[in-house]
Amino acid sequence: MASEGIGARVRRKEDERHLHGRGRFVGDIAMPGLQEVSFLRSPVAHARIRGIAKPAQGDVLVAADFTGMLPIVTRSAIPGYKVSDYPSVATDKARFVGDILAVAVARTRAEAEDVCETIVPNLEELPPIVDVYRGRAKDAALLHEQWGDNLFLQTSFDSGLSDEVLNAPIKVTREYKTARQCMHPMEGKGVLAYWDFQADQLVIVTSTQVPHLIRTGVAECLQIDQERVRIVTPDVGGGFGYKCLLQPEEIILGWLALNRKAAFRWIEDRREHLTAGANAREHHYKMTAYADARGRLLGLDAEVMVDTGAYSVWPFTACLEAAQAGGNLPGPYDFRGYRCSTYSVATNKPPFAPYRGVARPGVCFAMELTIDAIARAAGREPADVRAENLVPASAMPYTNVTNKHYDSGDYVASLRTAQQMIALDKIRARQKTPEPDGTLIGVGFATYTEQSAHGTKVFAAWGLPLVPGYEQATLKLTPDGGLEVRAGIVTIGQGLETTLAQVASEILTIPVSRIKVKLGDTATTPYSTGAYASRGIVMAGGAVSRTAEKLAERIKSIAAHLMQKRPEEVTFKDGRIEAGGASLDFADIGRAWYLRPETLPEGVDTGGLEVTDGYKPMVDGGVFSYATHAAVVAVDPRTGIVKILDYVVVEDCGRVVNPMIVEGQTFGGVAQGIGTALFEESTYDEQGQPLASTLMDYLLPGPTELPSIRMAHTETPSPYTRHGIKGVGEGGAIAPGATVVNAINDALRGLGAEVCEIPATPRRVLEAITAAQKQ
Ligand code: MCN
Ligand code: SMO
Repeated sequence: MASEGIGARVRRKEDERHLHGRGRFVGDIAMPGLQEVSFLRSPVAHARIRGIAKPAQGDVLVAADFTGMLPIVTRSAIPGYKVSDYPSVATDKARFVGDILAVAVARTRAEAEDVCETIVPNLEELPPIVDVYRGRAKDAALLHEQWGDNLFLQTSFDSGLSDEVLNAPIKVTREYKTARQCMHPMEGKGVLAYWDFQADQLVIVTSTQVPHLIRTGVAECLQIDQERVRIVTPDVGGGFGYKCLLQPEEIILGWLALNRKAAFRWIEDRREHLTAGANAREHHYKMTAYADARGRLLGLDAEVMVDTGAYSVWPFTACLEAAQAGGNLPGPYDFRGYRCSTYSVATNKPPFAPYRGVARPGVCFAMELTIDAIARAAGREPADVRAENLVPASAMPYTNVTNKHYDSGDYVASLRTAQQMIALDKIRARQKTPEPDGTLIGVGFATYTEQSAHGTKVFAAWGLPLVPGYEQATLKLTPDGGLEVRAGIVTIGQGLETTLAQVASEILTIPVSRIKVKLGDTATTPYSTGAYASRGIVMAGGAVSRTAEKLAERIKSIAAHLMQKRPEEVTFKDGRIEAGGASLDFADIGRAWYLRPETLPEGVDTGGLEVTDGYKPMVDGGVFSYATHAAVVAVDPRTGIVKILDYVVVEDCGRVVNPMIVEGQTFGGVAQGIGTALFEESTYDEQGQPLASTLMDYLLPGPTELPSIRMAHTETPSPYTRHGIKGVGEGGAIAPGATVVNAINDALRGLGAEVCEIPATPRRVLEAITAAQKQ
């Protein structure tokens, strides 16, 4: 038994330095001779580059200067997928406002920015594509001329919809839209690259979720051997998907350090993030759902369009979002008739990237609003209709219509618990009397599954060979009885520095304070694909657990000798090693092995006290966490302003490693999701100019916009992972859009109004009310 093992509310190891302002981010690193980089970015959305005039003074590089630098080419094995060459510095064309046209280097960022202002680009403007409908039109201007259209990929899925389904008594047709968003990690992107003469290596210190992948990508684009590239992640101030990509800035800075053998840094500023950084979330749906008279879902016919921006991101491509959307749209529901076409449409906007929840916030919004619309058509309580459609616990494990294998869980119980916590009956009673302040009260629910820890075959099915589903870890018992854990995965704020130590402590009982966790440096950690897809604790935690068991065997064989016992008699308890009444310290083992090897006889395991091993779960399809969110809102029908009065989450991520961290993950995710629901929107004008270029226009929720969130955990261990753990990092962000808007539409029910687009801004709420009044 370990008091700090799995399930313990251990305080986060990393918080000590962060709370004292002693974290070390890319921007904190001092280095002699370090030069700062600034980029001249395209001021227009679509243009042919006629030439770029360098100023008489200043250190400026244009595309032609970057000899040997290949464009980012993101391949996919999916038939019909079109490759976009993404030059880090634009060559013939600029394809979005923010595309890099030239690079300025100076002693300070301010000087570099001044130099940028003196560069004169000669651009011939082309008609921009700024919306997906225009992008798909026959006569549309083309972003990538050789394609013949603007589609990265089109896919379809058809299980067949029988006549019986098509003639069902309830037929609900809707169009939904979710806004384009930026991801806003607290620390923006940052890259520092230098040449290490001693190691004869290009070192790139970068704020990334995926260091080992970045090494592969940089080496490919710079055409050098991977062992000559080292990627280091210092503290990473949030990633949320934004930092799981190979970014042009990483390649450019790498090129500078490689070719000039000096040190260069670029720190993204907020405006750059808002206008030039990768975007997310923009989905357009057309859906028709068929149900029986009681609201039992029989079939779904859907079209999903994703505005994927100008280029495919590496390695996930522009098409991951639509693939996930098509596969996940049926959500936690039990039905068999499903038809879905997806379109990944190229537009003159920044590239589209995965963002916390990847496609699922969009599909959850579309599906959960549809379930409520069905309930209204059936004249029934949405919570009941939802419960009757969810996959029942008795059907677990359950393979759904898109072949997703739901491993375990009780979705109905999760909904019913949320219903009790939010006091549905009381809200329904309250709704019978008008509110004194003239607001309308509504309650909404959303239930979802969170596929986590996807395996190799899932990524392969999405055409992504570079993204295998396993992780590795190295564990080393130090001579004084402490433990080092090294893994290539990254801690980005989600707490792996603590929870990986807890997993090791679960096996070895060494206290977390004696476990040093070192992550994400390609020079010192085994290969990893990184932290994304809520895979960290299942995969890297699994690797730490397996490796800890191997190390335990070695420790036991040495301990057995020292205690004159058999290895089978040796156990660990509270940081000590015991056998038949005798007891040793882990330091005794460290000393014996490293410092007094002459005391150990032949036959004691000579493999040493440093072990590397890997892990992948027993299934490739991922394991499914799930949750129900519920909210109560007050909508002011005069102003359209929505206030969230209450918010509850009932969450199940299998065995919980650290409940405090899981709660923090969920709270943070819900906060981001409420931004999606009510506030955040990257808007563009017809010319493709970003209109939300400061945080005055792009509204992030702050403490005053957020409700206090009440939360309950249930724990259904996965049968397929070590310790029964499932992932949770993205979950909180998936459901708030659906939950809040279902609550808004519940409030507006008496007016016959419905909001089908997020963010549900006051303007959209008022438009919905006006539209209903006109009918
Ligand atoms: N955890 C746990 N018990 C479980 C499941 C998870 O204690 N049963 C803990 C883990 O130990 C870990 C955290 O919860 O500390 C998240 O774990 P996991 O779900 O495995 O997610 P990853 O480690 O793979 O992290 C990535 C995930 C993703 S994909 C996004 S996006 C996201 C997220 O995590 N970005 C984040 N959470 C974030 N949190 C912060 N603060 N910053 C980000 O950028
Ligand atoms: S969007 Mo998370 O990095 O999968």
